Amino acid sequence: MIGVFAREQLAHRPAREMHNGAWIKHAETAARAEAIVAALPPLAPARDFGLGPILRVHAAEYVDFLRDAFALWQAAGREGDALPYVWPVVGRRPLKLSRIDALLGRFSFDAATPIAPGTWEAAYWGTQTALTALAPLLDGSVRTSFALCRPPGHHAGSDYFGGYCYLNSAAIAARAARDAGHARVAVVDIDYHHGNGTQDIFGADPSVFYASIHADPATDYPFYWGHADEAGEGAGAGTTLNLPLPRGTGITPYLAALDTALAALKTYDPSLLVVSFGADTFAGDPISGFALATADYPAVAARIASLSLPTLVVMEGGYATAELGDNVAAFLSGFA
Ligand code: OKP
Ligand code: ZN
Repeated sequence: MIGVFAREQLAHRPAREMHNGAWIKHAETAARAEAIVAALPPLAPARDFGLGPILRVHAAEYVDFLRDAFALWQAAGREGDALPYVWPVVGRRPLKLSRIDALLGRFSFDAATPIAPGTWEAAYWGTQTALTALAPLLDGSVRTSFALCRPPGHHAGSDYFGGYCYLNSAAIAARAARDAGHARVAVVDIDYHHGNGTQDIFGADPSVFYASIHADPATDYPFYWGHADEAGEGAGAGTTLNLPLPRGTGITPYLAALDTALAALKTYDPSLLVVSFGADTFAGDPISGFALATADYPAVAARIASLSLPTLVVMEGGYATAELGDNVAAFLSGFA
C-alpha cells in the first residue's frame, strides 16, 4: 500500500455554503485532509502529469472556465467566493454567454459549491494526486494505493461542478487506466452520496463499469441521479449499477449491498478497480444518515480486497472531522 497527498489541495478554503435557505460554514474543510494525514503513515507528494489526463474526462471549455472563474468573479467587482444563482433549464438552447453569472450556472448544478481563490489549484492537485497514486498500479509495483484527494470529485461531470466537487479525480484515474491499456476498469463508489458525475461520465461507456451504494436519492442529495433504474445508456447499457439504501442503514444490510455490487463487478471482469471512498457513511457524520461504525470499515475494505484487483482508493467525502482519520485508517487497514 502506498499513499499520496499534495499539500496544494489545502489552498481551497471556501467560507460558507447555502444550506436550507441559510448560510452555514462550508462542510468540506482543509482540516479534513489534515486529519487524515495525521492518522496515516507519511504520504508521498504528487507528481505533475499536466492537463492532458484531465482533458480526457472534462470539456476544454469547462476546464478553461474553472481556471478563470474566480478571476472573472473578482473582475466583476464581487466580494467573497463565487457562487451561481441562475441555471439554464434542461433543453434550453446552448447559448455561449460570457457574463460570469451565466457561466457559473451553465457549468454547475447546485449552489453549495463555492469557487474560492485556491479552488483551481486544489482541484488540479487532487487530480494529480489520483494520477500519482495510479502510476505504481499501472507498472505493477504495488497492488493497492491511496489517493488523499480533496476537494472530492465524484459529483463533478465532464462540464459541471457541484456537491463540493470540481474535477473528477476518480474518473480521471479510471480514464488514465483505460488509456494505459486496461480494457475494462471498474469504479465502485461507497461514498454516502451517489456519484452522479462519475455515472454521467461513463454512463454510455461499456469499458468502465460504475457501481454505487448510496443513500436513496428520493430522500438525499443529489436527488436527480442514483435511482435503482439507472443502468447506463446506449453502448453502456448494463454497465451502471445503482444500489440505493434507506437512511439509517447499518453494516449488515450495507455489506449485503456491497456483495451485490462486487458480484456484478466480478462478472464484468475488470483488470483494475477504482474505489471512490467516502467516510460519510459513518454514524457520526454531520450531513449524512447511515450508521456505520469505525470498526465496520475494515470488513468493507476486506470484501473489496477479496476481488484481488489492482486497486486505487480515491478519497471522496466524510465530514466528521474528529473521527475522520480513524475511519480512513480503519478502512485502509482492511486491505492489509
Ligand atoms: C459531497 B460528497 C446543501 C447540501 C449540499 C452537498 C453534499 C455534497 C457531498 N444544503 N450537500 O459526496 O461527500
Ligand atoms: Zn458524500
